Amino acid sequence: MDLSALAARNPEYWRLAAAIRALTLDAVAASNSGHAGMPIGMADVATVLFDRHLRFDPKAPHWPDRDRFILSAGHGSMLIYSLLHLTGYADVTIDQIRDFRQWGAITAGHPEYGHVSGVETTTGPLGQGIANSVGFAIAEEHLRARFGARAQDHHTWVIAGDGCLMEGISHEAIALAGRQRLGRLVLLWDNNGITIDGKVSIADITDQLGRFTAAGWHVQSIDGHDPDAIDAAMTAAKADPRPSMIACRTHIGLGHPAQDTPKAHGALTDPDQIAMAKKAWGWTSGPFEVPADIKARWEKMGERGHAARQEWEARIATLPAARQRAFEEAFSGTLPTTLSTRLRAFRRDIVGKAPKVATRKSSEMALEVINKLLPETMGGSADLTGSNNTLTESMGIFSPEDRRGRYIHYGIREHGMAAAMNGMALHGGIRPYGGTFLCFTDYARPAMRLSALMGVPVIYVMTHDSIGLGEDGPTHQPVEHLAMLRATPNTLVLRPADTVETIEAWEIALQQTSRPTVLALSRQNLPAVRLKHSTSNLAARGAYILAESEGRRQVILLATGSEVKVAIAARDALQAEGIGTRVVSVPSMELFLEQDEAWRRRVLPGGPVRIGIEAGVRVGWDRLLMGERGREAKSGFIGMSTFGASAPDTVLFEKFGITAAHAIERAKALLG
Ligand SMILES: Cc1ncc(C[n+]2csc(CCOP(=O)(O)OP(=O)(O)O)c2C)c(N)n1
Ligand SMILES: [Mg+2]
Repeated sequence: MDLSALAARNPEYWRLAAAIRALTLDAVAASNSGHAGMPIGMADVATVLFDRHLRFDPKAPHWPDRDRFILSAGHGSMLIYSLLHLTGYADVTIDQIRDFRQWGAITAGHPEYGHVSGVETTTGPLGQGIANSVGFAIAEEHLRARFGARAQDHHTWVIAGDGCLMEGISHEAIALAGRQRLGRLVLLWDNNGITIDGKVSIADITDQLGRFTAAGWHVQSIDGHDPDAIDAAMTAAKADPRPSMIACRTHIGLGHPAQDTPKAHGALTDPDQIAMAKKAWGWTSGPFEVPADIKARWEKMGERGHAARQEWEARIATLPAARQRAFEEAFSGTLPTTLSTRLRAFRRDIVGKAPKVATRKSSEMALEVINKLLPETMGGSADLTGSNNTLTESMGIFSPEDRRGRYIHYGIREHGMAAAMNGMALHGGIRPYGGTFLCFTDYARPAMRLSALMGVPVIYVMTHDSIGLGEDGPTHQPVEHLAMLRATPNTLVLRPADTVETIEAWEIALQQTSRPTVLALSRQNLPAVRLKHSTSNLAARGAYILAESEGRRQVILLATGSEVKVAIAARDALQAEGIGTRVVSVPSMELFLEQDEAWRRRVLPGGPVRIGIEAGVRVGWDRLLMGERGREAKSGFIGMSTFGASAPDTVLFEKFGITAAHAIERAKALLG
């Protein structure tokens, strides 16, 4: 294949890009897996981006004012690994490139946050990176407004493929970015017209430029192998006040015999064809070898960023000392020392008042305290603000006119909201929380899973957490969601029973540094169950004795959230009949299972019969009910095994048998 005309456009860049292409082919061949076509096709765009536009410093990968570079098309991971290796990120050695996709290597199949220093977010599930980038850009805008351009003044660049643009989440993200006029966001579309099954046109004839324009974006279309055109488009993108999309017409697998075919998407491992491709690029070095002059030229790009970082350090040092301190605190993620004290005082105050309110309302009460003390929180809701109770006084609404606003109207975009929150948390300087109905976890779930996989402390405020929401019916009533969330590794689920537990739950959520938290909150009012003040946060133990048995302990009732009151009513009746009954409140199974054995045994001693009560499915309960060895106690469960129904909540609890009477009956049956 004769690519000399392309090479002649900018011979230096051509050689720089060839280094990406060659490393990609070598790594994919060595691992006998991976995706070669995309990095090969986008190498020219990436070269111009890194040499002329991206602010980055390989010596300080976490510098707060770096540009963020996100590879939404995560299957093209060798693109980012090549770039990081070539520019001199210390962790991405040539051995790591050789070990691409192998056990123990940081160069995982898809780029994973926390493995490689220059990887800003985990991508691979297509479309996530685009929506993360919207969160990164929101965070930058807000922090620039809060701390000034001396502290925050950077761009977010995202590379997305045809697949990213086809995924539904892209629509949510693009619309949100357009509405919010995120002018520092630039999306580079790898417009190669190919996906796995064939040409894009077999499944999609969308006018993408028209789609982005309609959402309020600035759009351009260029030859993605023309360095001058790429550079000019990036310059224009930065100058435009709208978010920018650059459609980069590229050839997947450029120069390889599989060019422009779906075969180029995947692992190109045939040695003869690899040799042909390298010849077409004019690449004569051996596998994993990069000529010293080319490596040096790539490293020079990093030096430009190094200088930019030093300028930034000098600039930020001119800020007033208090603002510098606040900036550092925001990025460190530490909580003000006053927060725990204030929340404890608030709990003490509430215990005396014993309010009968929904836990979603309790959550709002907690947030009124938290948002005043913690300027890093940015809240929001997917169009359910009045239901999720997520907006507190004087937060201000984030908008192009008010970047200091701390509340985001995400619109009816649960998935986009969750992914944007991931981006905000990953950016640093922000503690995002956002709300929707617990049932619509389903709509946010792919991004929630990534919060957990990446270990970012996003807080999900999920209200209307059971059949207790009543008349809206089974479409809105979560049944299996708690089980699914608890089954997700590294996800903390908290279902508080009253206002005191809700305040505790919020404190726990804010203390998390490496996992997301889901707060499951009721729509319906709940009586206070914690009637005595405790200086320590009891919910932090996951489960604790709420009411002790009198006389010989024969029954332990375990319940969460709105069902704790059912357990208390059952206990009162059983005690009246002389059956000693303990009530254990279980705000969080994960936290309980993390406690030492002494605590777990104290709360759940072997012997008494155990009955779990939760308006959800039983899945996940057995470890608590039957004990860790599976036969510690006779047990039963009262909950849901079907979808709910549309009726008033009191009727539903009765009809589905989630009642004290049912619990008493089961306890007696088990006691025999
Ligand atoms: C949500 C999701 N669905 C499916 C996949 C599997 N997958 C990986 S790449 C790809 C095709 C992507 O096409 P495109 O973005 O055009 O990439 P190209 O072939 O141009 O490299 C698919 C379906 C995925 N990674 N994520
Ligand atoms: Mg494609």
